[in-house]
Amino acid sequence: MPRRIALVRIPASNLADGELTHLERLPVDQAKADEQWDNYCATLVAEGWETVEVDAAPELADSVFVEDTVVLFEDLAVITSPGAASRRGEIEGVERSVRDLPGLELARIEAPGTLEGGDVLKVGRTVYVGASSRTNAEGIRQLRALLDGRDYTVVAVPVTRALHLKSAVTALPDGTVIGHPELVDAPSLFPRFLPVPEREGVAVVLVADDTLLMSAAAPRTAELLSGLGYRVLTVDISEFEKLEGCVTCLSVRVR
Ligand code: CIR
Repeated sequence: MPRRIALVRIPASNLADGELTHLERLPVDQAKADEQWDNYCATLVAEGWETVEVDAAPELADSVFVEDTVVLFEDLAVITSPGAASRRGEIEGVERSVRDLPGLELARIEAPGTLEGGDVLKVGRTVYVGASSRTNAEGIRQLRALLDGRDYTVVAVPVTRALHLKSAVTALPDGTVIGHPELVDAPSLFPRFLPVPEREGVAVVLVADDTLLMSAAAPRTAELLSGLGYRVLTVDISEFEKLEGCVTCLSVRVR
């Protein structure tokens, strides 16, 4: 049985001060965020995932969005180089946790390269990387070099309408890329693209081959995906959505 570990990081005490790029700041209810995070983790556990907590970083407001700090390509863990200066301190704790996981080779994106995990979408052997306000050309170049010889094709795609590539699109188990048209710069770059009706509906975590985890804020998208035959689980992540987070960025799945 392949391992199914989800790296997670408890919300910081100053979560409400997290970075905002496309949204206006709204009051964040810290207690509610903690409860939503507990429920997110419990949902993964109920689906057979073991959660491994990265050491808490109470002063790093965005540290709960652990996906941005490390990207897995089978046995290769790439520690990223966040484009947001306020997020660079997150790397250290994440690297420690990743080192403790057996069987992983570690690599790093180095300055002046920047890359955040939210910009990396794997679809089969294709790795789409968002050229966004957080991920620069040098970061993409370094990732391509790290994956050289590993049978991946790295495709850079523009991201100007959302924070990260995965704030605009994610992929279904069959490789169909789903996204909200208003957020996607160039849907035609994806061989199969399915528009979804809600912004909060673009992010799905593949919990199992037939099971998707998504935000409770996108009921019409949930219905659309159920209609395609998927089992759809929903979680309320409203407090993280106020900070431009989504279901994918709250964990890193290590398979
Ligand atoms: C940030 O701006 O960095 C955080 N407030 C949100 C990060 C969300 N991460 C993601 O979508 N992968």
